[in-house]
Amino acid sequence: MKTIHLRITGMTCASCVLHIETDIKELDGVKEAVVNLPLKRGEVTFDPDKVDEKRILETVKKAGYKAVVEEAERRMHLVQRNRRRTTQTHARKWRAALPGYA
Ligand code: 9UX
Repeated sequence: MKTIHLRITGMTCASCVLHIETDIKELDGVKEAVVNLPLKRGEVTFDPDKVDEKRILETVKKAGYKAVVEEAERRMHLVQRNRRRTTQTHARKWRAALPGYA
């Protein structure tokens, strides 16, 4: 069994949660699916021999919502933070190189 965490967007009411949970649980190999509306998160436990992350994400998308596996999103944030840091460093260097400018 494997558990993945999803970030889901587009849910606006409690029935959305139910839609997603029900659709995911209909997949063969899914043991449990729990979706939390205010946290915009979901947790899915499944048998990796029978079903995979891709199928689960497709199912959420087909139901009309957007979903990403949490790890992937976290990685993206790290990339963005890195980029921001690089920009700040550049700005600092420019300011140091141009006395009187800032
Ligand atoms: Mo609620 Mo969700 O009325 O797709 S079921 S908005």
